[in-house]
Amino acid sequence: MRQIARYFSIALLAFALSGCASATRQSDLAGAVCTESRTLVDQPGALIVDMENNPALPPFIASRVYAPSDITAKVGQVIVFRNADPDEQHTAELNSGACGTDYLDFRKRDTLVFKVTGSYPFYCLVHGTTMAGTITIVP
Ligand SMILES: [Cu+2]
Repeated sequence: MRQIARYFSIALLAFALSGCASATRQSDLAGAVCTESRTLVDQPGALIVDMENNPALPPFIASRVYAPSDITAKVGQVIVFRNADPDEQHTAELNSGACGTDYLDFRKRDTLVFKVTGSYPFYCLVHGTTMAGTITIVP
């Protein structure tokens, strides 16, 4: 019986890990905290966040920014991430890994929607912690 329990937990772990490698960056398979969807990019009332090369900073990796980087949205409100940088791909990935956008080329968009209030630090998978921000979800 104990052997069956061990086998089951290994299978469960393998299933959880396989979620991290999904093509859409959606690692929260149940969507309990947040979900990623390209189909919501034109949703009325959406919040727009640009991913851009800040012209005020020297043209190296640290100049890639989210505008704004401190984002406040409501539960269920669509947050649209839009790549406004002609030079680089960008993503917005929760530090927790619960959800994240696809890798976005110039002018491409993707969305995140949250179901749970809280403070969610995020970063760009291409540029690491030099390109980061915080999403605050309110009721
Ligand atoms: Cu980036």
